[in-house]
Amino acid sequence: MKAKRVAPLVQRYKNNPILTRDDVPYPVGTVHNAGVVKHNDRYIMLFRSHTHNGRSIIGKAESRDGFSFEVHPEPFLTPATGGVFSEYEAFGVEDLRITPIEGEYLLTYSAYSRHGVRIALARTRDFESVERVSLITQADLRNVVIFPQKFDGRYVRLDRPHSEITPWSIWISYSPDLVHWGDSRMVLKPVPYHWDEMKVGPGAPPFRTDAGWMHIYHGVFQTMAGAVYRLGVALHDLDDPAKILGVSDQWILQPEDPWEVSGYVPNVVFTCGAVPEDDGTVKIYWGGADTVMCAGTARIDDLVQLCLTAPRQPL
Ligand code: BMA
Repeated sequence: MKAKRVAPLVQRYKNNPILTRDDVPYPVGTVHNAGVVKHNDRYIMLFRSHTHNGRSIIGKAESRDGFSFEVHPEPFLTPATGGVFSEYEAFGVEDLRITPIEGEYLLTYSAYSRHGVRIALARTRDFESVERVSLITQADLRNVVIFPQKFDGRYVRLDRPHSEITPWSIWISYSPDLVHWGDSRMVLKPVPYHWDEMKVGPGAPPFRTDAGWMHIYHGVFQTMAGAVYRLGVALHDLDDPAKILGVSDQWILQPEDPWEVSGYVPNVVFTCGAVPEDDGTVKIYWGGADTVMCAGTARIDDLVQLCLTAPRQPL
């Protein structure tokens, strides 16, 4: 008798990949690692592309159904040409996340330069004009995701500093004004000989569920053939996001489709955005092999249950 196949937690969209460089009306080598949000009745996707000099820019695409996207004729964000940002964005802008909060959208992205990588914060209300606010980290800190709500009057973010002493882990920090951040502490660490043994990092900005804040993050395992990037889930307390209620022992998504297994960087699924829907599902968006954009759907309750019923230690 043939074994019954267990339904995957994340149902891949049938027409993946949903966006490739062939859909972009200006010359790029890749389309990946996009932040996505629902704005009015449209899905807005801000995606990363390598240009033909190897440095990255951010493009914009729009969709009515969250799967079929049309790319705007011009890039959305390219390295700044004046002021302090230009010095720190000279090598490109990457991996943008979008947080809806208090009627506007906060954009956090990696800024690369000869000084290293740091995170810049910008804001928009309409995805037409963008205002750069501040460079909010020093070098060697990436993957900043801001919660879509303030806690006791403060903004809260998850991020991932680099370290030589301990595997790269997820930290939490607080800010009264989005510019000055502190009270930092570590909340989630890799587990030895586990799918996320090498490093973990924030993925999509957390979204609210009845049971807690759902955070989809990435974890990396080093194999003889290179690193494998997968996605996992952690549930943070609704009132105190520094408290993790449960983090799933198992991954929710790993590279399997041909465009995830091979491409510019093989064996990578990497998320910067997820959109919760009113019907209890969440659309998850991920870059496949740093080359194309993919999408899938999961039941939010399944992800919550995975965190609560089959957890591992956060630290
Ligand atoms: C990480 C980042 C991501 C990328 C991933 C896999 O370190 O650079 O932008 O998707 O590696 O290459």
